[in-house]
Amino acid sequence: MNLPQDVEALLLDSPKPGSWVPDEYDVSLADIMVDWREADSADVGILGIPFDTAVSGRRGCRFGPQSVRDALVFSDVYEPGIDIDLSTAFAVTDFGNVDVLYTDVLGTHGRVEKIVTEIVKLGVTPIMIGGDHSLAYPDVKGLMNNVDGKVGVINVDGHLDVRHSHHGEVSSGTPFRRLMEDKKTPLDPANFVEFGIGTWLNSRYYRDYCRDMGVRVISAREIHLEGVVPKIEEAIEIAAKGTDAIFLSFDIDAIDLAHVPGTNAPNAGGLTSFQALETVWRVGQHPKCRAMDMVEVAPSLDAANVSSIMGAALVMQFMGATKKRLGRA
Ligand SMILES: [Mn+2]
Repeated sequence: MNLPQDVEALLLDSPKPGSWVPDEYDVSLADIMVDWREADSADVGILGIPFDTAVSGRRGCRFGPQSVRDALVFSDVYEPGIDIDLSTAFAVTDFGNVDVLYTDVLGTHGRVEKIVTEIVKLGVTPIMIGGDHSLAYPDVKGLMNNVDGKVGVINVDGHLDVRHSHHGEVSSGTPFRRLMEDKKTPLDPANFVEFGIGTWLNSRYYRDYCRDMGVRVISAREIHLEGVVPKIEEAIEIAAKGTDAIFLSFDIDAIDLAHVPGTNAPNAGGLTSFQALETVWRVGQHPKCRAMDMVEVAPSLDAANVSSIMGAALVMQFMGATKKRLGRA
């Protein structure tokens, strides 16, 4: 595949994940993933964004892309529960990492938007591995730049991420307010869902902002008490209504701290690892779902690598769902 030269210049190679093959019949993602320059085409492509400068609390998710890639080593490309095999009739590529500007949030966002725009233009479904959640803004923009109509967004997150850009400062807590209040191509709040919002992590002020804007906020408690499947179906219906595409943004801190300790702001009472996987499986196979980001895995805060392994599983699940969406499963 080819990208414009000025975009290629913004991409850094990342080490190819190793292949862990305890058995000749096991196939790991590393066995089927091809560097983007060597691929004729691809159905999905991962893009690492090693950037956490916009985190106000505990940093470390700039090392997420590398730790999630390392965790992908242990992923087999077959999942018996959903009976999806990524090793047939499906092409996976790796775009490497964005050459980020560590002291420049908006400069980095500009680079990310440019790259994601071109990847979507190639017809590839991108999976951005963060990095902090400020990146959802350029990630979503990259999809919007390729779509004539509206784009719906499902944000799976412990946090609302609709803070004011305090003193004009953009942070990992501001992406969805920025998207909704964008002057050129605003995200319609009627097509935006906050999914899995956590327990003692969000202020009433921002909850009221969402309500006043008409954003559907689905708390983790509501999901636990009423069931994850009907809540996913409701979220999809909102994101799909009158839109041409859906973006799935997945902040790993939507998942309970027992499953995901390795993140800036762990979440007590969050989603289980299964609920998270099922959410990705169902959203990802919707005909309009065209891109995903998975953010906020911070390996230096982790225990036994489980948060990176969880992040890798979400990436694999989205690939499986994409294969199903494309009618190859
Ligand atoms: Mn977030």
